[in-house]
Amino acid sequence: MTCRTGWLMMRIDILTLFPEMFAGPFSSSILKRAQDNGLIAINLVNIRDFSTNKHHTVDDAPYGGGAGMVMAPEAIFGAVEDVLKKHAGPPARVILMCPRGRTFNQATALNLAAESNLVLICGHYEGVDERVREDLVTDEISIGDYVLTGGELPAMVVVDAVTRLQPGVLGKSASVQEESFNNGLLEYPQYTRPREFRGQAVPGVLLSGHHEEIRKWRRRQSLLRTLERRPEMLTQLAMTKEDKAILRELIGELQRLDLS
Ligand code: 4G1
Repeated sequence: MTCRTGWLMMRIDILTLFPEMFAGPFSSSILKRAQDNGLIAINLVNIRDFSTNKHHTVDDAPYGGGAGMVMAPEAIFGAVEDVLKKHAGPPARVILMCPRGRTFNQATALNLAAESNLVLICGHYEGVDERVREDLVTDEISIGDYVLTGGELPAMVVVDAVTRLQPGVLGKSASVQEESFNNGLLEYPQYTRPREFRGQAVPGVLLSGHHEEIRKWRRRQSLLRTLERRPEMLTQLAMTKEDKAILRELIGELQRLDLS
């Protein structure tokens, strides 16, 4: 769909048992503005509306026994087929939010941001009937390794990360931030006024006006933080000669620390 500002609008259908959970996050800040400006359209679908039985249940006991309940296939198939038939353009990615999925990261967000239609399915209970995965789902995505009560918060994470990548959603200055994530290092420390706060001063170099010194300091801070907290990221980094020199120095300093 093309919106009034000429951008191609991404449509996201979210299939959930708890559509009301999305009200807060989607009616605030940038996600609200993106919808108001016609840059994304979010359609919440209550899976229970597609239940095929008289008590409108959507779960059942697992075949083979065991604790808990499983989301039954009928209502999920009904809901997905209903949204797919309303789509125009290329077939939608049908994404199951699921702890077994591939871990979501910025590369996934960039990949999904290029689609015109996404369908996100939020699981509940102990999970969903395997036939949903086999016949409907194109991607399974997890936001990380911990136990949650449902796929709703993960779906919100995906929507947030994908929405801010849509053209027109962020101003120019913020899109530069993207490059800083893509450069594969953790961010350097940021300060604003006041110069001194509760006895803690802003590093002098940032007040110096020496742009080259500031750039070097920030690079060094990024490399130090990455070395300390996420050393595995450095194996993926395309290092410059300057980076290598800074890292040799940092590793030297760390080795001279007395860790006994
Ligand atoms: C086994 C976490 C189960 C959880 C192992 C990240 C977690 C969806 C996600 C669970 C969920 C681990 C996610 C677990 C999620 C059905 C209802 C599955 C909620 C459910 C580590 C419960 N990213 N979890 N099971 O949390 O949906 O997307």
